[in-house]
Amino acid sequence: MRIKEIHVFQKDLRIEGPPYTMARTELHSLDSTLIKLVADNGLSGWGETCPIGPVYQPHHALGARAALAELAPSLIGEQVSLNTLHQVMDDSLNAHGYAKSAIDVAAHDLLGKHYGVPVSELLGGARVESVPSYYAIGIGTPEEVSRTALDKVAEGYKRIQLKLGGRPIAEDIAVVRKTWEVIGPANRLVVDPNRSLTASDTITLSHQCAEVPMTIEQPCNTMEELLNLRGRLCHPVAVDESSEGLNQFLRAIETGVCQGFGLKISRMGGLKPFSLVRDLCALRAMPHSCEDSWGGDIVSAACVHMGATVQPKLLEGVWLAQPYINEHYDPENGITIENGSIAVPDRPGLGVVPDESALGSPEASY
Ligand code: 0XW
Ligand code: MG
Repeated sequence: MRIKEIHVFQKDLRIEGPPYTMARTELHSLDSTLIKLVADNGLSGWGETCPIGPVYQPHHALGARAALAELAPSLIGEQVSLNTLHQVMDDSLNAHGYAKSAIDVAAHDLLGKHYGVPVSELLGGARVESVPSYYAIGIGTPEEVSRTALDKVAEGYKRIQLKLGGRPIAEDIAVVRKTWEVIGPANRLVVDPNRSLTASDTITLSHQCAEVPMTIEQPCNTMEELLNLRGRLCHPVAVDESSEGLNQFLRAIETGVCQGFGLKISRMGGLKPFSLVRDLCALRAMPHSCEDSWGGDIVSAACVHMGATVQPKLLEGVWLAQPYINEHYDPENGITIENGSIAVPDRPGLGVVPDESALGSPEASY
């Protein structure tokens, strides 16, 4: 089976309700890129990449489509083999894993359809029929955030992430304490300042919330700042944004800078490299999430298929953008969260097929 055509679509994902807020960013809509690989046997596979705005990481929507314009011509005519496609991509363009990820996911979708198996089967096999999600609550007052946390726990989420940062640390501490007072001890809490805190403020946050059993995710901007926190906190640390690719992930493992990860499929370059990261986390008993920056049903399906193959005791949840955008590319089999969990599709490939009529014409075709 060889790649015959590649079509690139642009899709705005409007955020329903209030903006999605993090320390450095307030989002009202996200710019997603979907790709369709058409094989010479008539089958099609879908991929997607959707940076969460231009500042969360060194990724942005226009960059993804520019990278795909660089990659696509070299992929036409190639075998749909994951080793071949990743080699051709790496020989055509350095880095840009977040764009390569869309091709990788589409190839998994194609291969699953070709062999009649769900993508989770290609990734080693699903261990479960459903995976737990978690809910991320944006920057807010102690009353607002704790009320939302209570609502989400009532919906069935067992793990809540609080966005912090971009304000005096005392305000963050008040939010953490109030939220834990409301949802603890039966639930789990992660605080995520998205790189915005100083090491000093992180130490203050941890010591003044010592009684709260939480994980602190990516408090500071760089790996060097995180290394400066070793032995100084009362809480485990998870690395998210700093695991920019496999080498930074390995550096985090080898330096002992963290006790877990927030891991995104596109940041690792796709499902194939993410499988390696999953297995290395298992080797070192490192809990991790299985998610992506943002995206619709295609990104969601990729995250759920991968999440189903993670050892359940190590899976910190599959986060989806779905609750914040409330639309589906696939009107019949869109990926949804029910009672805090997500059913793993058992249909061939990703198990979702976008309604192309809702996507408009491709931005580019190769
Ligand atoms: C909560 N997320 C998974 C969603 C946004 O992409 C940010 C990310 C995080 O943990 O930073
Ligand atoms: Mg994070």
